[in-house]
Amino acid sequence: MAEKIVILTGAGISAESGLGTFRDADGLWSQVRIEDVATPEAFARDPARVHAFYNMRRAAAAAAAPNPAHHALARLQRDHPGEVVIVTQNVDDLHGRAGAEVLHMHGALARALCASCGETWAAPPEMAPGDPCPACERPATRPDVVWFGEMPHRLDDIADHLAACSLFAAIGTSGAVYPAAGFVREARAAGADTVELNLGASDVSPLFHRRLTGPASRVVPDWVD
Ligand code: BV8
Repeated sequence: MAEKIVILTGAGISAESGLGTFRDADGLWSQVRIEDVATPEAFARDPARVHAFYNMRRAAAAAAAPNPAHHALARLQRDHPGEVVIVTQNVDDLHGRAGAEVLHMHGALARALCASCGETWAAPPEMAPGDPCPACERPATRPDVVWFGEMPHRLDDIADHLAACSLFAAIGTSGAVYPAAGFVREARAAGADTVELNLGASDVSPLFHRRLTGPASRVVPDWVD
């Protein structure tokens, strides 16, 4: 039977590319509060502050480079055409820049969204409140990311992949955010083998059959090769 491998990645896979994680000791959520920068209410209250947060992260992502973990997943996908689905919670573009096809369930820093007409386009390096939408020209542009309380992208497709997978791997994610943190349960219900690759333990580690512990730039290439 052709393998179907579903891989979920989180901020930990980009940590060694120099991008901050969220919940590690020096993580982003220790510097700013989710309620101030990553909810629709925060954007309505202070769009300039939210844009500044994402402008900073967009610049950091542009200055970062994929690390051996990103390249190993792209290699795995290339060597097993049609059998490897990569779903990322990350909004950086490092998987894509490593050559992987990836499903951005929480959106992408590199994209802008019009909250009025739904148009999306390549985001400029700096976004500001009132930037006009290139399609409807209304001043309703925002980062094309999924904030807390908003529906993640492609959940039906992801559910279909999980229901058909024989192997599920979670890489560099704390298992703190749903619905992504629940994917391991869906994979197990489908009878899949499950493996967690992480620097340490996550909130959902007990749900995995196997765990490979260490930095992604080492354990992911070892696992792939
Ligand atoms: C929603 C985009 C309605 C923006 C993000 C149950 C069901 C459904 C929803 C909920 C639920 N319970 C609670 C909720 C609400 C909420 C939620 O989960 N809250 C949490 C805080 C309790 N969820 C939502 O609001 C979601 N939407 O619910 O819609 C709905 C209802 C039902 C069903 C479906 C939908 C929307 C969530 C998306 C929010 N947007 N990001 C942005 O990036 O600014 S989430 C944010 O957290 C990032 O995307 C991030 O990726 C994600 C998860 O964090 P991680 O990636 O895991 O990063 P973290 O820092 O936490 O962990 C890093 C890990 O890496 C650690 O384990 C560490 O050990 C490891 N690591 C570090 N270094 C390395 C390493 N590993 C390897 N190598 C290293 N070198």
